[in-house]
Amino acid sequence: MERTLLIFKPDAVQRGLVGRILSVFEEKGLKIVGLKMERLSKEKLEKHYEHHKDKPFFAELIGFMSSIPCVLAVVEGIEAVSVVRKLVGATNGRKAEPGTVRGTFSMSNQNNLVHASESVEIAKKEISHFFEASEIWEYNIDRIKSIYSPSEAKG
Ligand code: 3AN
Repeated sequence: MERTLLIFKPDAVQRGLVGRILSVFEEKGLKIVGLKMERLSKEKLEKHYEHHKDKPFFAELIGFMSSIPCVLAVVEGIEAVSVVRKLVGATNGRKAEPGTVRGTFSMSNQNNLVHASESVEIAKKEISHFFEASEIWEYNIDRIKSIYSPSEAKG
């Protein structure tokens, strides 16, 4: 099982799309193991987006992401990182595939509704950057038997 980080960005909160987008991942069969709302500090965001610090859009991105509280989630499932990235779609909402979250709801390169971790390694780092260990929940879901085959569910 993998875990990945989702950040429902200020545009998702402003547009009232958090529930609808979260349900995409929930209905796919991903298990929510962490969920909270937080106004992210500029410092925390600058670290999160460190790899973009020299990009022309960096300052605007940090301003946007810190403008109002975001909703943050950790979801779990087999190959969760790549499954979630595919569901989210390409960065630019105008170019994202129809049917993906961004392809369906976003018209922007920056205001693209949701952040999703890029790789398993990055997901681990991002989860510990935004969540305390005590905010991640271990519990069983009965529907796991319907979501996966018996051998997958064991594994
Ligand atoms: P993704 O979220 O698809 O992994 P990244 O990591 O390349 O995309 O970019 C992080 C965030 O920076 C994006 N989600 C988006 O909000 C913003 N961003 C990326 N490229 C641009 C751009 N060309 N102009 C404005 N904002 C951008």
